[in-house]
Amino acid sequence: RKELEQLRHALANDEFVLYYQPKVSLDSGDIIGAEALIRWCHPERGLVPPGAFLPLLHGTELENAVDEWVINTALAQASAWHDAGLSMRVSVNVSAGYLLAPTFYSDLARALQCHTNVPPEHLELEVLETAAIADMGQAVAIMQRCRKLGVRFALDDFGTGYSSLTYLRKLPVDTLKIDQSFVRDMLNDADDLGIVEGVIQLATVFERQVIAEGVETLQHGAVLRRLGCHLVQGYGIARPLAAEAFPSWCRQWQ
Ligand code: G
Ligand code: G
Repeated sequence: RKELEQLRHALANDEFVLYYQPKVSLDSGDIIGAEALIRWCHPERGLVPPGAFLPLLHGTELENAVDEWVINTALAQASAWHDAGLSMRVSVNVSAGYLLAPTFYSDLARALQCHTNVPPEHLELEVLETAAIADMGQAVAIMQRCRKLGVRFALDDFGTGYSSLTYLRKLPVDTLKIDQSFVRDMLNDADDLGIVEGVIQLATVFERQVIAEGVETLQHGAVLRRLGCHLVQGYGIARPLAAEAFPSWCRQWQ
């Protein structure tokens, strides 16, 4: 209770911030986008990672309000970058609960209308915890409406308990994100390597893009490329960066 109150206060007081982690093409080296990741800039505790407070929000109204804030803030950032000559796709995490909330579509449409210089195709929604989707038909209908606006979807944490084959088959997503737990250990665990390979092949069969997260070394990149995964995200490229640091990172990466 008390912690929820603090989080409510944090949202009202503008204490949340977004960091941005680059996504790059292994082939060209091009920066293809950035994932927005929330942190709590706590007046006493400093920068609090999402794992320390998001679980408290799970299934509450406040979770929807935070998810909405994240979409608005990431779009405002994309819009500012666009005006500064840095035009790229921005991905945000969306909980299954918010995706299914009655206000989701109108919130999203309004957010896009506030930033007409950002092409809707430049907004990607990474759907989390798809196992929480009770009504698949409803989820599909909402996602299709959003796709008519131009927005793209990715299935996050693909391969873990939260995201399985049924979701891949039914949900209209453009991209699969291979969960970082498989990627991290694939160099010394044959099972994980097999899973990574299998997900890449599944993506090909289903004509989806595939991106690997948790890419920590050059060697990970080389193996992924050989397996047919060309898009990567991870500490080996860059850690999540403060918004102010992002444009200069992009300049030095080129
Ligand atoms: O940045 P970090 O690795 O600490 O994030 C941990 C997890 O928190 C991520 O894997 C993601 O699932 C979740 N997360 C990060 N940012 C957001 C956000 O803005 N909204 C939601 N709903 N989840 C997020
Ligand atoms: O599942 P999702 O895409 O939301 O996960 C992103 C989270 O993973 C972020 O919180 C980010 O800080 C973390 N992360 C990103 N790249 C790496 C990596 O290379 N290694 C590890 N251990 N964590 C990473």
